[in-house]
Amino acid sequence: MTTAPNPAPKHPDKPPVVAKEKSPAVISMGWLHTAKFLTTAPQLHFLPELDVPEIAFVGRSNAGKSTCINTLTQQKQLAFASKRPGRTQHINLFSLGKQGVMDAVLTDLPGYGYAAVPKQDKIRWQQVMANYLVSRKNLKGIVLMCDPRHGITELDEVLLEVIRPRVEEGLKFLIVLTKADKLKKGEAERVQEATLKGVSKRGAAYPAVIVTSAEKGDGMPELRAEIMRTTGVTL
Ligand SMILES: Nc1nc2c(ncn2[C@@H]2O[C@H](COP(=O)(O)OP(=O)(O)OP(=O)(O)O)[C@@H](O)[C@H]2O)c(=O)[nH]1
Ligand SMILES: [Mg+2]
Repeated sequence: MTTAPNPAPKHPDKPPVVAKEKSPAVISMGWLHTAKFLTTAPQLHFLPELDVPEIAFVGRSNAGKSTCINTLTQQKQLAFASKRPGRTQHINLFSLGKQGVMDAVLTDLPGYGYAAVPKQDKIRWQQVMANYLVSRKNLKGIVLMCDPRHGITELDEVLLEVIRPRVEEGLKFLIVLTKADKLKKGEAERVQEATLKGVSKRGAAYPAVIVTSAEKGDGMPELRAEIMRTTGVTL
C-alpha cells in the first residue's frame, strides 16, 4: 500500500506571538484619552469632594493650559481654549479612568495676569485659585504652565509662594514651557535651563521642566507619563 506524502501545511509554523510590553508613553496616552468633563464650579466649595488624585494646571492667562489638556487627552474641545485671554473662568474638572471607573482628575484653572480683566475680578479669581491650591485635599500635583517667551513672571512667583508649603510637604510640582514651536532652534534648551536655575535659586523643591508644543506634540509623551506617575495610577 502506498501512502500519500504529507501535504504541505497550509500555515507554516509561525513564531509564537510574544505580547509586546507597552511603554509608559503608550499606556499613559490611552489612559488620558479616557478624559471626560466632570463638573465646573466658580469656587472651591462648590466642587464635589473626591478621593481620587487630582492634577491641576495653573499659569498666566493665555499660557496654553486648556490647549495642553486637549492635546494630552487627544480631544479637540474638552477644555475651552481661545486666542482671547481669560477664556477659562471657572474651576473645571475632567475625570480619567478606563471602563468609566474614575481613577484620577485633571483640573483646568482660570489664568491670572490678564490685563483687561477688571481689578475686582482679578482679585476674586486669584483668591479662588489660591484657595483651591491650598485647600483641595486630594490635590497630588500642580503643573505650572509658562509661555517661554515670558519665562517665570512676577505673578508666577506669587503662585510659587502660595504653593510652597504644599510642595515642601511632598506635592508634585512640574513646570511646563508651552508653545515651543514659536521658539528659534536651540532657544528651548536655553529657556529650559534658565527656568530650572531660576526656580531652584528660589529654593523651591527642584521641579522637572518639560518643554512642549501643542502644535507639534513635543514633550507630550513625557508629560503624559509624568502625570500618570504622579497620580500613582497603574494599568
Ligand atoms: N503655537 C502655539 N500656540 C499655542 C500652543 N498652546 C496654546 N496655544 C495658543 O495659545 C492661545 C491660548 O491658549 P489657551 O489654551 O486658551 O490658554 P489658557 O492658558 O487656557 O488661557 P486662560 O483660559 O485665559 O487662562 C490659543 O490661541 C492657543 O491656540 C502651542 O503649543 N503652540
Ligand atoms: Mg484656559
